Amino acid sequence: MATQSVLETFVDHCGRAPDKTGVHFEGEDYSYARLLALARQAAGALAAHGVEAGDRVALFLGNSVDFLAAYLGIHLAGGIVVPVNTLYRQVELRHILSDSGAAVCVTDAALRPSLDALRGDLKELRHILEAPLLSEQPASPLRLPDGDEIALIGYTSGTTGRSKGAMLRHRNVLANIASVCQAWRWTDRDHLLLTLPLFHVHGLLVGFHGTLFAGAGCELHRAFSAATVFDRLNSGAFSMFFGVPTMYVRLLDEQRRRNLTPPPLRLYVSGSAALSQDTFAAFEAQFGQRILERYGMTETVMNLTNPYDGERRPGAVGQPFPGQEAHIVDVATRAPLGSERDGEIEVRGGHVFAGYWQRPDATTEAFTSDGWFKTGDLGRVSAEGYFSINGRASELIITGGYNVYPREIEDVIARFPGVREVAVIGLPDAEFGEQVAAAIAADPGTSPDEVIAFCREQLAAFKKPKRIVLVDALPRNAMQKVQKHLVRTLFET
Ligand code: MLC
Ligand code: AMP
Repeated sequence: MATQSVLETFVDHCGRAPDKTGVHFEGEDYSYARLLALARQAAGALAAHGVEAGDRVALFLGNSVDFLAAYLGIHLAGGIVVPVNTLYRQVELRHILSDSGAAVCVTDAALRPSLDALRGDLKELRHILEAPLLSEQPASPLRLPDGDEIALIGYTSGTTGRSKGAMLRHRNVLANIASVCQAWRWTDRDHLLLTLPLFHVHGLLVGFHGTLFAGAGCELHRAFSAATVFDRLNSGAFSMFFGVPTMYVRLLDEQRRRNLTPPPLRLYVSGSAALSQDTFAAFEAQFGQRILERYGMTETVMNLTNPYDGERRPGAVGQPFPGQEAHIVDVATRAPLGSERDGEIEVRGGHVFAGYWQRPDATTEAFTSDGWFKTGDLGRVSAEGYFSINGRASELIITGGYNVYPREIEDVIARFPGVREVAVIGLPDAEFGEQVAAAIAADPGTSPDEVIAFCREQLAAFKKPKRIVLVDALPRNAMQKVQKHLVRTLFET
């Protein structure tokens, strides 16, 4: 029978090369066999706490071997992983945990208090487990998931301000990573420097899954630090590095400060946000390497990639991965368009998710009748078949590779005493690509700093406005709709 999950390829590698180092973390090597043993212990602990097939298990944990063991353990126990960004605060946590109906949340002692504070609101949450304790349980028997089972629910920004859970099946993530490994020539000889957060698809379903699928190795860091990453790149120990554009901007600064060029890597990849042509060119000049830019999203993992062997075009995101399809359609008529015409990108293939968790309306809305997924990203395709992205159908802001939906911030700011109305937009930012900015009409004496502090309390820190302008009233059209293009001009002084 065909392979059903990435877990199955991982277990196969454990049989063939049990002693090979899969993960290096904080000075310690974890062999494939040891990772599997930790995962089986985690599965045993979850089963002992009543986790059964189909149960949602939230993972609210920073990058660590505990995270990896819990992630694999949830799958071995038949559960569905709900990864949660560790920067999330009350508003986001309450929504994700209650919407997913998570029965168990795996966390650690440092993050636990934010969850304890919400306990009363989360009726379905039976247990909060601290990750290191999971390894104290006897191992579970080995049960591998079927390809049709849901592997994870990734929460992604929703147009109403409430994020939606994208359900990815085991076979979706397996199909995608097989295509990614083929396109990028990822083999068991590769060693990846992995500093992306594991709670989003870039770090988890590309970085970690690719390592397991290829039978390769990675060095996992708790977080990205330009100085540390530069040192590690300089050690010559790696063949690959994946980052969001902000990481490349910071590595370029680091290179200028040190005036030293690390030895070449087989592959540098950028994604999750647009890589500017300036950053691409500066990296080629300063590091002597052409970054491979690719495009993905939570619902589909990886969609488009610049070629490994052919020309890597600055400002373009390349072509569909092997076995996947993409085209541009007219936004109004949904008719496919030829090259050099602007429209919306649609994608189709085995990598595309199964739909939004308990949102049949949103799922129907997201697909065409012949199975294309409407990405909401606007772009065009060149005569040579290179796609490029030039906008978004929605107001989504992407800052440092994290998504921020204006409505969510507007809802929080609107609750601040004295605020009459508010509009949130994204402004260009040299380091983060875009920055969150808010125009607020409020009673005299309203303090922007207090509004920012209020946002920080309720939401992840990267969502707080970096700029606030106080106005008498927001620009509205005759229908009383806020005109966001005019809000933009309020920041031009
Ligand atoms: C941190 N800050 C941010 C921010 N990250 N502000 C805006 N956008 C961000 N992304 C804030 C902090 O709260 C802090 O403010 C100040 O900026 C400086 O923080 P820092 O310590 O310099 O930030 P750091 O921790 O170094 O984080 C920067 C980063 C991180 C780029 C390393 O944001 C990151 O890991 N981004 C990766 C996101 C990612 O993996 N996305 C993939 C999604 S999957 P203050 O006031 O608190 O001091 C996806 C699909 C696909 O999109 O295609 O891959
Ligand atoms: P997420 O919802 O976090 O999965 O974010 C997915 C979104 O990130 C996509 O819909 C795109 O808008 C954006 N994105 C990902 N990769 C790129 C890229 N290379 N260039 C521009 N935007 C990107």
